Amino acid sequence: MRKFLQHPITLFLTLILGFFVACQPQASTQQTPAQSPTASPTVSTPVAYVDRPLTASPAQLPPLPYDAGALSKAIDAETMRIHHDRHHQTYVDNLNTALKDQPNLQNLSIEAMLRELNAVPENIRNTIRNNAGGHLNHTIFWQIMSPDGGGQPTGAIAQAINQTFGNFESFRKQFNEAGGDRFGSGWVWLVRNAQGQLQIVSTANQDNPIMEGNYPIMGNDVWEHAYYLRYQNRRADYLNNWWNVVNWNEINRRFQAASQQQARS
Ligand code: MN3
Repeated sequence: MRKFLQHPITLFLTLILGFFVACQPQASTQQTPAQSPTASPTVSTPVAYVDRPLTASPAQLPPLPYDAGALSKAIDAETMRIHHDRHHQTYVDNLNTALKDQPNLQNLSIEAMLRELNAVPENIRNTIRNNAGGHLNHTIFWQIMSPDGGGQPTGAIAQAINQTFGNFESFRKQFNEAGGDRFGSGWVWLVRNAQGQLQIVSTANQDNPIMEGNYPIMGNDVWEHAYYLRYQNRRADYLNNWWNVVNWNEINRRFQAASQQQARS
C-alpha cells in the first residue's frame, strides 16, 4: 500500500519541480520590462524645467539667470559664485565622468535615472544619486529665485498655500522649521504629492523629491555652502531672508506643470 502511494507522490513532486524550473526563465523575462527605466510613462516626466527634462549626457552647467550679486537681499555674490561655478559644476563634472562608460544610461534624462535608481548599476548608483541629484536640485534652485522676487505669493499657488496651510505666514513658518530641522546637509521642499496635495518635505544630501514620487514645486538648499559666508551657523536667518528672493512667477509655472502632469498620469 505505501509503495503504491509513494509512486504517485514522487511523480507529483517531479511534475511540480519540473513546472517551477520551466517557469523560471519565463517569470524573470516578464519582470524585465517593469524594471526598465523607459517602461513607465511617468519616468521621463520633467521636473528640472516646466517644459523639458534635464539631459544627463553630456550634463551641462546652466548659466545663472541673473548676476551673481543680484540676489544680495538674501545671498551675497561670492556665495552665489562659489555655489554655482564650483559646487554645481562639480556635480556636473562628476556625473559626466560616471556616465562616460555607460551607454545604456546616457540617453536617459536625469529625472528618469533618479526615479529608477535601482536600474543603475550598483557600483555607480551612489555617485549618480548624489551628482544627478545635485545637478537637478541646483538647476531648479537658480530658477525659483529672482532679483524681482519676494513678497506675498501670487496666483494659483497663493490660493493653494492658503487652502493647505491656512495662510502664507503659517506655510513659511513650517517650511523654515523643516529646513532648520534637517540635520546635516539637505534640502527643504514644497511638493505636490502623489495624492495631489501640497506638502512640505525635507530630503537628505542631494536627494530630490521625485525619488519618493513627489513633484518639487520649490526648494531651498540648506547645505552650509549655501549660506555660511554671510550667515555662518545662523541657518534660521538665512531661511528667513531667503523669502526676499523667491520667484513666485516661476513657482506658479511649476505648480501648474505639477497639476497637469498628475492629471495625465
Ligand atoms: Mn548647494
